[in-house]
Amino acid sequence: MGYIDEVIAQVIEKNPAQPEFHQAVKEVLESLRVVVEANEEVYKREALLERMVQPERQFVFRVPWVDDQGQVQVNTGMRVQFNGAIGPYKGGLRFHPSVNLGIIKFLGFEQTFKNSLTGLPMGGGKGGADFDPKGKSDREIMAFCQSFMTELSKYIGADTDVPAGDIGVGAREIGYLFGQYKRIASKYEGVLTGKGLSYGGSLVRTQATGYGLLYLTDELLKLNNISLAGKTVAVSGSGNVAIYATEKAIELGAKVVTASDSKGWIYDPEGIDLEVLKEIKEVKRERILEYTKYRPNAQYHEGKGVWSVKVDIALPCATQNELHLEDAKQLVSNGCIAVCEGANMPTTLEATKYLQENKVIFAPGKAANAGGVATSGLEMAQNSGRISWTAEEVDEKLKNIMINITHNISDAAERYGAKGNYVLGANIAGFEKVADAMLAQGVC
Ligand code: NDP
Ligand code: 2IT
Repeated sequence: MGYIDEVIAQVIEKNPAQPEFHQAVKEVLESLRVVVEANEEVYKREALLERMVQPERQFVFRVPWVDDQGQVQVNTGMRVQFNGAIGPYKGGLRFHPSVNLGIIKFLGFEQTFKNSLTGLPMGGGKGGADFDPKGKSDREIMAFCQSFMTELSKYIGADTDVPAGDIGVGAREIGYLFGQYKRIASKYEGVLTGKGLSYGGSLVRTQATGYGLLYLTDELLKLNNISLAGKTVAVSGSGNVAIYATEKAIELGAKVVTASDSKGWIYDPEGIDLEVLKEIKEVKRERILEYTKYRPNAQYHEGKGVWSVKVDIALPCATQNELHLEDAKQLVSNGCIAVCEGANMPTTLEATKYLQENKVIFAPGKAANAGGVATSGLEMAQNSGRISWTAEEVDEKLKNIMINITHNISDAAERYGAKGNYVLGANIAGFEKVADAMLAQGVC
């Protein structure tokens, strides 16, 4: 058994019942074969891969809170500080009933390479809780966030570990979390990103993941001599990433025809009405079903189905493993030319392989959705400097970062004889900097 296979086997053995973590490790390590084989002696002696697949530390804690009926509820909170070789741990918090340690570890592992790709000094971390924000009152959300932060505050800090949002954690939650941190730590510091503009947030952070996804998609298409303008696009999800991906796709001249949530999906052949989508999801926090009330020509379907629509480009922006082999086959038979991941690991390993074999341009999440954390890095820089940049300045920096990532992943793929394999390119480009820093810092 080669070194990589040994490490994968160990990860599976030592982390039972964490399939998403196994999947993320396999995806990364298998595409690093060329690099690892060229440096096998050093990497093995230094146990580089064994260290890379093990979080530096992880915290799991009780989160008790009182609901509106006076009933005490208990959730499980966690924070995984995965890799701090190139900067303070950085990564989002996810509040969703499906959260468990395996999910947070997969996200923290991915985050390490994603953050490296941004070119900014940020290590990898992730956290969250199995709390379901759906249907909760504002007071309940605040009570939960305050209890969660009471524990989390012991482990984080502006130069230590800087959380942000992810599924179920947006501006409202970040506000409550920040307020509680400030009370406990007696410090006004940039300990979270995605903050409101009145208390240290950065312009464009809300839009950044979706916008960044489109900047990368546009540049990747250009590298392949294809224009984004005039293309039809399927977007899944209707949260932060999906909404601003839709906004930028429209701005760049494409037509987005789908949106979804965990209950169902809509097809609007005339193109998604962005204002309606924002009203339903950002203001009223309703189900996507409501869309047809505003747009009677749109169709609503229960369950999954976004990938059955005939489109040129697919942008999965909801959650992990939402695009399966059958979906990939459907997209290919409908003539889809590109799949770029707004979500983290939305495409299964089998589906990714099928898309690549069928010459679909495929951009993995760690590159394609890096605009969110990159702009978090810009928020940290503004907080440290006690300054704020204009929207144009932040957007310009974000765009440059995404264009650089596009070229870096493309060049890395080419360098290793795998032109057009952006999975391999992203993993290698992300890995190289982290590996170099870890080796330089000795055994730690
Ligand atoms: P939001 O909570 O704003 O939106 C999530 C969307 O995905 C909602 O439409 C939600 O539907 C849907 N969804 C979530 N879980 C499931 C599920 N299990 N099955 C079906 N649909 C689901 O989250 P974000 O938009 O912030 O995050 C979306 C993805 O992007 C995640 O993978 C996240 O990790 C990734 N990401 C986010 C970044 C950010 O800056 N926010 C940065 C980089 C990546 P419903 O409301 O019905 O649950
Ligand atoms: O997955 C991600 O990159 C995020 N949820 C954003 C993390 C961040 O720190 O901005």
